[in-house]
Amino acid sequence: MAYSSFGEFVQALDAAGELKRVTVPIETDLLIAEWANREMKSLGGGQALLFERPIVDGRESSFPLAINTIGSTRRMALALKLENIDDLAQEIQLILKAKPPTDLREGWSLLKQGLNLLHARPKHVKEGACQEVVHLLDGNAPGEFSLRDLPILKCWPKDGGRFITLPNVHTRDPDNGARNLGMYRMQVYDERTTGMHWQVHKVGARHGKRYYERGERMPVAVCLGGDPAYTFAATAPLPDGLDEILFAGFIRKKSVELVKCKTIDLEVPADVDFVLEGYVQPGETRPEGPFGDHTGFYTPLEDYPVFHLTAITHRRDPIYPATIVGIPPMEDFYIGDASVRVFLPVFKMNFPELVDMTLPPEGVFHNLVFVSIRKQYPYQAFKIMHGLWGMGQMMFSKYIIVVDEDCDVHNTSEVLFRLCANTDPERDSTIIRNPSDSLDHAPGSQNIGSHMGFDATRKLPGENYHREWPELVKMTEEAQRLVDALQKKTG
Ligand SMILES: Cc1cc2nc3c(=O)[nH]c(=O)nc-3n(C[C@H](O)[C@H](O)[C@H](O)COP(=O)(O)O)c2cc1C
Ligand SMILES: [Mn+2]
Repeated sequence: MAYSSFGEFVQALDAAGELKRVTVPIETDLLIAEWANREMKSLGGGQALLFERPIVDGRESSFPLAINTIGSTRRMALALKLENIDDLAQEIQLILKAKPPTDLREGWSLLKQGLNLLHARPKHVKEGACQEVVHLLDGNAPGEFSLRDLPILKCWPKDGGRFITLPNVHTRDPDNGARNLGMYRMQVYDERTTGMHWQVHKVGARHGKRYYERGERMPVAVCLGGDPAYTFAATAPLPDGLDEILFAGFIRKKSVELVKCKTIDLEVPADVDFVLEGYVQPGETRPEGPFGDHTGFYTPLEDYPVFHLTAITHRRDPIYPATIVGIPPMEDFYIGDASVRVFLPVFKMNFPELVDMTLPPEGVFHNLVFVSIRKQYPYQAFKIMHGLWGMGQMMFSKYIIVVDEDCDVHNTSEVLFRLCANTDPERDSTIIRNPSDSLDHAPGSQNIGSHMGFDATRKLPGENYHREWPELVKMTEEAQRLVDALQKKTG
């Protein structure tokens, strides 16, 4: 069953031996980030950290800060209350199997119907723990409660300021009222103003554009903490229109309870730790950044919308959730990896030849994709590349390497061996044009670029290979068994 607060999840991490408590006072300016980076870089993602006494501008915050809480395969599974992330993939596969969809659009809409049937639909409640304490910010005097009271991190030395790094941003489509939940970082400008870094391809930005066109103020609610299933849902690459709240209800096997905000016309999960209520004003932008990003580089200053806070509400005993990004591997790798695993059945449904897929940490999500297929006909590797490049956020994939089904895509060394051994570069590569991730600094212009695919599968007749494909060297099973036994005997 679901977690009723972020604190309850942190306790579960503690009970599982996955939490280190840091009881000494520590600066939120770089020092927590440095500590967390060391932890994230240790074997398998290290442990979660609870900083009980974060210092902001020389003053101890009243709120503890937790970081790296989902930064390992095991903690990600604990966050979703699963033995194994693949169990969730299996549940999704069951929904899709009920009536095999014929294309991707139908697949997603079936998934949506399936989620509805599973009582994932949210409930509306009158009160929520997230509003146990209410601070109205409109017109408050200097020194009153504000963003300054939260232990918000400055992550890297050349960052433009402090950033809220795990914000679950709730918006609504002004045309049809559809909800969206996305994770978009927020730079703190002052006590009650932040940036709103939704990139052009994201749903928050699309909602915003419609409000600006209508000349209407856009209500935005930002939630911190609560059940970590919300955070996972906010980052998941769901298609536009598939409600993340519904999806969160499905993964936590419990309807999300929604409560009305105090100062804006939006609803938020009642059990989150903090809610930042406010609005984005049409046409208003401000330089955002620089920020030490998940690319491993600083993203430069760029104009983004501005978020004005009207209220901060919180639990009586909240925990502030944070992460840092930077040179991989970082915590966000495990979030992305879980997404790929969970949605693999949806990909497989559209591409029956697809066996497995992974986005290795070195590629920071979009730069590198390894995919294995059961190849049946010539140029099928190219077909799968083009399919992926046409699919939601997979459009950003800079390099796609396709291998045969007997290659383990989770073993980078094995994939590179196949790439090097099996390709004739001219014949087996293709370069296309597609939208690029806004954060990719390599293309000459932002948001567009070239992407490259490699067919590292063995070549079939008809694929411009005019010799006999050689056989991979492999030991007999009997010899393996015998040596296993001998080695066991000799210790
Ligand atoms: C830690 C973390 C930080 C992120 N920061 C941003 C960000 O600042 N801007 C952005 O557009 N996407 C960011 N993302 C990616 C989006 O959350 C992701 O693309 C999500 O699927 C967007 O949801 P949407 O399709 O509903 O817009 C971040 C992801 C993670 C895990
Ligand atoms: Mn969305």
